[in-house]
Amino acid sequence: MEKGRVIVFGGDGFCGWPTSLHLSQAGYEVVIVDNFSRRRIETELGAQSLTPICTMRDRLDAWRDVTGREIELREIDVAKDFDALKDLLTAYRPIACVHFAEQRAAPYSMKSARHKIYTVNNNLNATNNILAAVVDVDPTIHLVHLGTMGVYGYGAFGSVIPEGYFKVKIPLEDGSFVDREILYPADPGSIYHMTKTQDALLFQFYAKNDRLRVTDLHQGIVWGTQTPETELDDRLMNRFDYDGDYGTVLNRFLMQASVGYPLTVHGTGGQMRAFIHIRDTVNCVRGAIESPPQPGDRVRIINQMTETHRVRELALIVQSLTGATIDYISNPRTEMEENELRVANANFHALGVPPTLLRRGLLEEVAEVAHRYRHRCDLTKIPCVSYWSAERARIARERFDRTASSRAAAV
Ligand code: NAD
Ligand code: USQ
Repeated sequence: MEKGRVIVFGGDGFCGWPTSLHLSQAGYEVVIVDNFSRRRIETELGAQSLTPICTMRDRLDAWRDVTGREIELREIDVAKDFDALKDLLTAYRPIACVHFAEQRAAPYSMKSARHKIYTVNNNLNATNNILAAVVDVDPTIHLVHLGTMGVYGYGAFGSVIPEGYFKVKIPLEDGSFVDREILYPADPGSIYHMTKTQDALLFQFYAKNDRLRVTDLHQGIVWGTQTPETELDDRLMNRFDYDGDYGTVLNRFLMQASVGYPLTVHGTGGQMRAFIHIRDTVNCVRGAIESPPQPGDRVRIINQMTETHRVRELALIVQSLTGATIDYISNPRTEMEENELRVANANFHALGVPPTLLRRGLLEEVAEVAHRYRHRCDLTKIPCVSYWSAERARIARERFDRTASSRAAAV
């Protein structure tokens, strides 16, 4: 039985593609919207997905062959073409929209002034255009957005990070206090993360002014690659980013191990981050669609993460699994070298998604995918060469020069 129509913005991406398949399999009528900017960025960077991914047409044909289900496709730049976006919502009248359509790599957003400007323009206009179109067409459409744990910073206050809202006592002039819940103070670590903190303000405004129903999923770092649906046929394979801009830490370590490249731990590796497996991402998005907030509710915020890990601990786990060597390299980013991270995720658990925790079998599954396609890896694309500042670049260069001269002296 069809459950209703859902539009997935950014449905060609790493999270959007498996989510679209999962929703289609669950009985939703899915429409994918994408402008294929991620595929163009692959060309710009000269770094392809480690896994071979089909064209969207072939992906959709494969899905029909395997399941008999249709997913529709519309190519629209949602950051630039408001009219097409509004016409689409008018024509399809979805019950929900899922918004993945943003430039999501922190290193890419910090590469140059041009990349900063692109990321801000793309992400903020995409979000505002979708919200404004929903207001014009049908304010009851539920918007589910993929945000990030990085809006909070990573535990700078030492307290547990709540799901979006923070209890404060505001002092009044007469010495009394008023209790309020406000958005947790934003503390972004890159231009990309900064756009997500701005998205949160847009959601807050539209929920208040237009009574829009918005769920913001503050997601941790996604690891893994395949889901039960993408595994049905090789043509449905999900992307696997491994390059210095788009590859995320745990998938990168597993891929590096498979090609014999020393694991690239930034700094001391004391950075603690939140993680979630791609299988839980797709379940969580479906759970969010199926339990929408009501008109007039504040933005519902869910910390979409299952566990936290320190970067160097992940490197040690991958080392014990594969025998890889570890390289502690100069950190290209401006970030806390050591932090503690404790995160509340009761709203996530309330969705009823059984958490997929890091375990040997699943790590091996990713390592196997990496091993199978290791011949597609371009080793020159592994290093992170996007520096957060000129100072970071200088330190990395000096360290590289020192290492090179000590190697030369040893020879
Ligand atoms: P991705 O780059 O693989 O996918 C994003 C998709 O959106 C791409 O297919 C791209 O072509 C499309 N897109 C971008 N701008 C668009 C525009 N203006 N119009 C139409 N389509 C556009 O990224 P992903 O890893 O799938 O991430 C999806 C979302 O989830 C992002 O918003 C990201 O911030 C969030 N997220 C991702 C992770 C992660 O680890 N991958 C973690 C937390 C949050
Ligand atoms: N890191 C390494 N070595 C590497 C790559 C990364 O030590 O080879 C370190 C980074 O310095 C950082 C941590 O690992 O401290 C995480 O980096 P990452 O690239 O895995 O993740 P990040 O840049 O935070 O971004 C990813 C997604 C982004 C999402 C975010 C969720 O690309 O879309 O929003 O994870 S979160 O981290 O919770 O903010």
